[in-house]
Amino acid sequence: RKPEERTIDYGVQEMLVKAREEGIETAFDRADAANNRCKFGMEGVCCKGCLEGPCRISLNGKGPALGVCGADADSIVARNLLATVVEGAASHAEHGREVVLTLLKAVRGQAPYKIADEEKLYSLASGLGIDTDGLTVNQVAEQVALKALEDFQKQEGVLNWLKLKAQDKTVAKWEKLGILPVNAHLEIAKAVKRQAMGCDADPVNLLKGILTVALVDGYSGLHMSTDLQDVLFGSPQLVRSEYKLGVIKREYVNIMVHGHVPVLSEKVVEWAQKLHGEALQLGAKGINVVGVCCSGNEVLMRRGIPVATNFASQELPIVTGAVDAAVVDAQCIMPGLTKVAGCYHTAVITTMPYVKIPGAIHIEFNPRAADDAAEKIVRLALDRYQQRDEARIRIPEDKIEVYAGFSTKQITGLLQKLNKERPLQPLVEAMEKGDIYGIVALVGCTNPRTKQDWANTEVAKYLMRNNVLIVGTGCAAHSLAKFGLMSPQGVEYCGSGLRRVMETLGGLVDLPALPPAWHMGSCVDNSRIDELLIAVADYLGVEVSRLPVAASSPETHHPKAIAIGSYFLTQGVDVHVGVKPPVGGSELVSKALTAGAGEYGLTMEELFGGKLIVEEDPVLAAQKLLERINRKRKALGL
Ligand code: BF8
Repeated sequence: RKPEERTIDYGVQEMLVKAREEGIETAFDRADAANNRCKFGMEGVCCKGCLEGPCRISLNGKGPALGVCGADADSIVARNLLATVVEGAASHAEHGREVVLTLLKAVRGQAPYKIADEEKLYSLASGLGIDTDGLTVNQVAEQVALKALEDFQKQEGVLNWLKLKAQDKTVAKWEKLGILPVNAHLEIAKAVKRQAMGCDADPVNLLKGILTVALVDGYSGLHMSTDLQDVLFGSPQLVRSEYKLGVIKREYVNIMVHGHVPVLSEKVVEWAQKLHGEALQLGAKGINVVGVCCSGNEVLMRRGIPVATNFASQELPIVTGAVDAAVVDAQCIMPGLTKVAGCYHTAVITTMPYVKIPGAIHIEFNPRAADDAAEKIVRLALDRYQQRDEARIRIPEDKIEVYAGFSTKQITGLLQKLNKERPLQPLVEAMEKGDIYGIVALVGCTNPRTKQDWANTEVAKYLMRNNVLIVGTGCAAHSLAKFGLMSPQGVEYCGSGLRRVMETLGGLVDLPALPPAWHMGSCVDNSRIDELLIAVADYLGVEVSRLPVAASSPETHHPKAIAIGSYFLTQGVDVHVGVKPPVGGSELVSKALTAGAGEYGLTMEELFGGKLIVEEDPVLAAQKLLERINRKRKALGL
């Protein structure tokens, strides 16, 4: 593909040309080379679960209908899907657990972090039933952290965080279905066991297993991570910053933070400020930290740090020749980074004992020694800055303004300026009038296989024209931000109703308009979207499944995104994906996910009220989402 067929981001296109001139391979080249994909893998009917195989089930009925063990296409597709969702949930649950341990160490004086949001801490403590009388702030935080840890340890009962966050009526539904999770590690282990050779072969039972793991993802992963990160680092508030490769600055020492857990990226930002004077001594104007992927989201929404790019083009900042260090923690880190960095002076620094990449420098990071590690990382960047090859530096000029930090606290605070007692009333009124026709969560990834940022922005723009408010997270939020939808100028794409509401809200914060796509954070912060939907649903006295809302992940690729999508399905929210998931080889599994209520036995819609929509064309996808929103509006009497 030509650069303009790979991405709509001009800066990335420019860097793809530079990479080609310099003989450097990127993920886009590798995606093109892998274009002849195995159709058995694409449809999910390849089983590599044991050494009897690998087995493949025939897709046209002319070959094997069963694996050597007798497993059919339904079992194999369901087992493979379970394995994918487990991968996603394990990533998020480990993220959550790492934050819990950081909090615990911090309040016990064993790690250099402090409580930043006491109000949130006390509200969590109260929700968890902790008696805070006579306790110091640190003691309350310790009790909250111990309650969180129970969700990785207890052998009976239900996740504390699920009871804390979910709507009671929905919990009752899950209980009836027998899918409530006990503890995150236990459920992950059980799921790995049940999809192993010779265990669960019943596709319906396996689908139930997927739902349990999806709940683990939602509560031990998303909600717990967001909640405790807010306690430690502060709840985001409206913040202005910039996006695109133009945020890399030639005259500065540039450090790119990439990954997910802010325990690391927060410290890198702190030490970049502390060592500012040393950068000046080297002749630089300072140290410029830029974000990539979800670490980018974390430091953007809390510190206003600019974002260079998102997943598919993560190697391209290095091609500018001006990134002195790329520091990564976990998840969505392409091993290809070190091959690209090897062509420049850039140091790729891995920090987690379980994420090492050949060619990277490993500086082990743990909460106890956070300051030491962060200082070493920034010093390494200062060192590499002196090894730059000025002749090879070319930085795209393109950059754009963005507003981020739409936490529930920020949104409610803003709405309180319109209605102090009942802040959600103006939002609900706008929904009733149709000025906000619905809300769609634009979430998930970019994928080197598809045209970067194109489907994400097309779906969003179509929906905004139809007065749908967009709330974004993850790399999809980056896509929308890069194209102006997360700035006041974004209202140009809106229908008149949505534009009016955003202009009114913008006036409350001295902006011409609020962006019509709200940046709600990283992928774990899909919890914030869930929290917002629950707040609206509770206000209306209904379940989330009845709201005119949906989720869309047009350029998805990661198992985490599949797990998040499964979680939204358990809430009864319609979920669109723009890249086909590997379930087509089983009619039972694909219909259970995508068929409407009453159309095919037991389906997601029948059980929870929302279904999976698979649609590669962004306009058709947006139309289908609108149709679903319309249906839910009617059912609500709107
Ligand atoms: O967790 S959106 S590519 S970076 S998986 Fe990864 Fe997808 Fe980006 Fe954040 Ni989420």
